[in-house]
Amino acid sequence: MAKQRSDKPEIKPYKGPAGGWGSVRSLAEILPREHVTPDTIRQLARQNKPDGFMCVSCAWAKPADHHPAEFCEEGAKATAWELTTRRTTPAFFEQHTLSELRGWRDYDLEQHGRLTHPLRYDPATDKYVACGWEEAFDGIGAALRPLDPKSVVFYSSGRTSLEASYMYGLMARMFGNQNLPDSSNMCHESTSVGLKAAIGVPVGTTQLKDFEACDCILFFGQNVGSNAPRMLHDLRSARKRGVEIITFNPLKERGLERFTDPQNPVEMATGGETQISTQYHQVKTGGDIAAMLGIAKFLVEWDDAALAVGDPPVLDRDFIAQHTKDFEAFADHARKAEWADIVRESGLEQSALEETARVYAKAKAVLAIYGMGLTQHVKGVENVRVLVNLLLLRGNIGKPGAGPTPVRGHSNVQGQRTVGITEKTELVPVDKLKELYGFDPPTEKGLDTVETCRGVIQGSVKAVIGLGGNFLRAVPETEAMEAAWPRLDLSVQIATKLNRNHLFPGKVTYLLPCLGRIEEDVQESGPQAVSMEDSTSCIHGSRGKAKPASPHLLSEPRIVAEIAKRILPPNPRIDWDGWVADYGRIRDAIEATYPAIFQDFNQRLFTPGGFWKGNKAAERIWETPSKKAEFLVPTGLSATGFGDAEGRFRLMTLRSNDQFNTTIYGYHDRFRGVKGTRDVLFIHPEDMPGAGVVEGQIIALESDAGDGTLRRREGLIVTPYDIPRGCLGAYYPEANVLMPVEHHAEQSHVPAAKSVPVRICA
Ligand SMILES: Nc1nc2c(c(=O)[nH]1)N[C@H]1C(S)=C(S)[C@@H](COP(=O)(O)OP(=O)(O)OC[C@H]3O[C@@H](n4cnc5c(=O)[nH]c(N)nc54)[C@H](O)[C@@H]3O)O[C@H]1N2
Ligand SMILES: Nc1nc2c(c(=O)[nH]1)N[C@H]1C(S)=C(S)[C@@H](COP(=O)(O)OP(=O)(O)OC[C@H]3O[C@@H](n4cnc5c(=O)[nH]c(N)nc54)[C@H](O)[C@@H]3O)O[C@H]1N2
Ligand SMILES: [Mo]
Repeated sequence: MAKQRSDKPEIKPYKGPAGGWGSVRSLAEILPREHVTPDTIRQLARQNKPDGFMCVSCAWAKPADHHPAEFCEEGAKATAWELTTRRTTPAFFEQHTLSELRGWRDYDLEQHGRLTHPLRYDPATDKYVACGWEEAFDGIGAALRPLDPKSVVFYSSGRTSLEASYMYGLMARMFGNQNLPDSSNMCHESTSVGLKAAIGVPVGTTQLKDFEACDCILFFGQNVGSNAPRMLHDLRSARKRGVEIITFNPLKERGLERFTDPQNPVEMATGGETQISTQYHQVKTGGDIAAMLGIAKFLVEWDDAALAVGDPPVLDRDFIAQHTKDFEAFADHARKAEWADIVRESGLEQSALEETARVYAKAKAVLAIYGMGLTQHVKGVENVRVLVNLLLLRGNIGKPGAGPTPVRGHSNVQGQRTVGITEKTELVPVDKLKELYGFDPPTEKGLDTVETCRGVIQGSVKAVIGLGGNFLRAVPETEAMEAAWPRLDLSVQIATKLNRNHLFPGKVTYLLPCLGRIEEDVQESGPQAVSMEDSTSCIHGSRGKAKPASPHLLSEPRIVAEIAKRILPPNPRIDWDGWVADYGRIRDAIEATYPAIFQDFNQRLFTPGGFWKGNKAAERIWETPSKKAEFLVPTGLSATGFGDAEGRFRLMTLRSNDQFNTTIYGYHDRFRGVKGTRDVLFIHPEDMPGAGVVEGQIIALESDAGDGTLRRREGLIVTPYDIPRGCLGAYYPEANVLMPVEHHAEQSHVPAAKSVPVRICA
């Protein structure tokens, strides 16, 4: 039987700040729920500190001079989730078929606890059965060897360490492909493509110290209170210094409004709180290009006027002349843009954009922070490019306190790209790999996430290995993907907890349980450390010390090595076993492959605050074809990629404050006032009559992609909400069933999860 909801849905506005007692109370609920031991509480104190472990939740930077407790509510949830005393053992699988488990909620699957044994799927009984590790590795090898390497995909999710990622990418290339999609393909790939083209680096240019040097922050489409709460400390200090924080977000996200520091006894006792945003603009979803162009239009026209009368320029003319290309084309585009169009497409008044432009024009150093609200659109890359345009206009890249600051998702998603998890040849040191390991790395572009989905649906992908993550649940087109998955010859998932992807077996299927990052990892040479790169390009060591969830778990590097040994011919230049025996040797190999970034890697592993990998754009060296920072003229004003039509809404798929991606911690989205359910449809009250619905009504959504495929999500509760007209909100991953696989960002192929065309069906 599928488990039922225990709580009754309750939806009412939340009045508290982000942080504060709400976050303490939330922890007091979580820790007992996971049945954690006193050791978990001890582990929390080691989080994000030098020689501690790096949080398994978000990728936000970890300061060198840390607080006594360098974790947040979300980090504590993630730690408790991994260190839970609950277990999902072979006895559990004896009792439940996969058909039955497919009726369970994501929450109940993972809440059952950590996986303890390697498992093989038995089609005769429709159950997982315990198997030995040797049997699993031999079975995987036997299934993979006969396959055309081009038909095999090696997915990974951004939590995996630099060490395991490096080995995984190398294994794939030696096997003969670079089919290495990762969660980044669904996330900040629009950044990697957009920033690379504009300023020559695929990552943000800023570091934590820039928060101390800026006097203005532009904040687009990132929900800091839920998804990177530790940044609230940096924002709070910035506000205390008088920094202006200007937010563009369709929703009034609580963390962007006000914050009480749970680690500040005075604030907690007095109910003191810091206002975070000094301006808050509820832009329409997909309306950011229009909004940013409006701001640019003011700046350019003020500059024209200043020049005409001989006043000092508003734009940084010297920077533009020395460092940029195509300024005039963009400036002209801004001059010609019509206010009526800008106002309609952004959903914002001209006066609101003027207010922002006034602050921006005076600011000396501006950070532009952003997240999925910009990247997950058909025009996600253009969103990023126009934001860069705005920065370039006043020289806000490559000086203290200024620059693009994308907020990455998974704790090592940026680092995986650094060490070879990519489908793109130009990001790989092909010659170096050849020199070090004596093979010809493939140069044909590999499959990204969208291409993998197509391949699975069409049948050209025959095997998928998942190093972490929940691919099937995270990707679009849920129904067609779930229907196609069983046609795979091989499905291997390396995981810590049972998730929905594991319930869709291929012809041969293994589920392999691994150690989490917080757990002690002892190999032949003793206890091991691993490493990861944060959102600001700082690389940190991480040492797990908690007792492993089960004596049968293997580490990710060990699992990768064992698979590699089964599918690759012996190579005297790679000692997979030696690497596993001492991860320091994997780091030596990483250093040999990327000497400029990882010089003295082992010696620098535990540098407080991490060691910075460097960034050319931050030094105003532009590694673009023109050797300049490049302006882009956007192709239109809307980022949605589809037109407006009668009855068509733009659906944003959202994270609650009680989930980590597909992991559902609970049914309480505190900041949005939702309790006991995730089946919510946020809608503007004035859109309800036109859609023929009333508050509390249960409705369905259908996708309106016009491609003839019926995609439907039933059972959503109509919830009036402060959201722009024409826009809707619903939770990811349950809403993914509405997303066509072909509805993705141009160039970067990030699924356009923040503006999905849908209709409301009563
Ligand atoms: N606790 C927790 N932490 C997490 C995660 C988690 O699920 N839980 N996930 C991790 C991962 S992998 C990632 S990628 C990040 C995700 O963190 P975010 O980048 O914050 O992603 P989302 O929660 O999807 O929400 C994006 C925000 O964009 C807004 N938005 C939607 N559409 C638009 C638009 O068109 N324009 C603008 N300006 N804003 C828009 C939404 O209202 C929302 O506030 O967080 C990471 N950290
Ligand atoms: N509609 C919609 N879709 C989206 C998004 C959206 O905003 N809207 N966001 C997209 C984004 S930004 C991302 S990053 C993806 C997320 O996609 P994924 O990264 O694939 O998904 P997660 O939910 O993070 O993966 C959770 C699973 O990871 C496994 N796991 C946890 N810890 C470990 C570990 O240490 N090792 C191993 N091997 N496994 C572990 C657990 O079994 C758990 O069930 O989803 C994307 N999909
Ligand atoms: Mo992500």
